[in-house]
Amino acid sequence: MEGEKLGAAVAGLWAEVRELSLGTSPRIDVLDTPPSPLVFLRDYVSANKPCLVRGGAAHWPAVSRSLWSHDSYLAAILGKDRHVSLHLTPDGRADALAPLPDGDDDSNLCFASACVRRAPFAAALRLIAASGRDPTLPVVAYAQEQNDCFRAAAEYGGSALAADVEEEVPWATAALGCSPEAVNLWVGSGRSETSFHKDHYENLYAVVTGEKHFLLLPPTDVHRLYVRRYLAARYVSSSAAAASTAGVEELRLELEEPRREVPWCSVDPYPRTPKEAARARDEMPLYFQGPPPFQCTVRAGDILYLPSMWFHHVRQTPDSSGRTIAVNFWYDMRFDIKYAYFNLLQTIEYPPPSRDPPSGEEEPGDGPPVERRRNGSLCV
Ligand SMILES: O=C(O)CCC(=O)C(=O)O
Repeated sequence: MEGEKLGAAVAGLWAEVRELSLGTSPRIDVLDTPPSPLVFLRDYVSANKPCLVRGGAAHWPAVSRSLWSHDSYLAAILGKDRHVSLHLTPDGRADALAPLPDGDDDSNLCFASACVRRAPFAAALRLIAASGRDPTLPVVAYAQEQNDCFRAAAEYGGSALAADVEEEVPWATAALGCSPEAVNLWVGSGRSETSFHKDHYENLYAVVTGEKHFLLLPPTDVHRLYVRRYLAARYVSSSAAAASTAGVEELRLELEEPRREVPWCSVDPYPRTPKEAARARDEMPLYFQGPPPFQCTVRAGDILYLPSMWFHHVRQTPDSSGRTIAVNFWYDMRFDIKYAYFNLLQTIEYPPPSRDPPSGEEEPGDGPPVERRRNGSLCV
């Protein structure tokens, strides 16, 4: 199909999905009480449509008694010997695009992963809050290991923290017919940000303290995120002395060796400078000029249903302790006909590659978008 016809067909798909199912406003359905398993399955999971359940986790002791807003409580319950994984970045953006190390042009980007350190839990809590409050600190700390960390013995598992929340989301477990495959804890600050990506899980995301701000796009909008291949890089500590403990250390970005490429969404919905904003609008018109993403703020005690394969971008507002804490439940998704259609859709190259690639270089082209797996590794 030639470019113009293809463009009209793809934009028609975005519109039709909204008119038939998702709605044309940027709001998602808000439910004031938890849905029955039947309603959840029929109206949301089968329709691959998000919803927010206000107060869905309000009865958890962690929420109703504000237990997790207190450092002394958290530190006491986890014990002083507990070490956890902490993800360190200079700017709060892990698994996100960053200028190539030693590049002379900010527009040449790579895919940057965090420097991961083990730290005593009490120190991790302090560093997360401090790095959120003080923008002059050279690191932002985010506890966000996605390896079933809430239940894993090497992270938070086996502690009395489990008694403060439910083991699973009962109406979701009944609807989906299985227990969660992974339960993760997220402890971040106002400077932590998660870039656009998608996951192969049905996600029930509960906020315990603070607020999370989600931007959501359905899988049918895949072309609007300009998935491109980027060289993989990782933040490492500049100081050998700080290498064994999590502390306030300078980080530098290093390309991974051997080199490898990661397909990742190019869109940053909140460009930092007017120059970046102008460039983004110019280079990614399908995102910036298309239908607005669905927006949703998840407050303490709320549960967001984030359907499998939906692209999401997340920012956060901390509570008075300087932190946002969330627990999410990843349930296995069904690899059904919707998944097969999506795979077909993302093989369609749109917008078509420009006719005049820079001399000697190949056009990067779309790759299948990356999602994160249970062990936190990236897979295509
Ligand atoms: O809370 C965050 O920062 C990101 C959450 C997320 O990406 C997920 O639950 O899949």
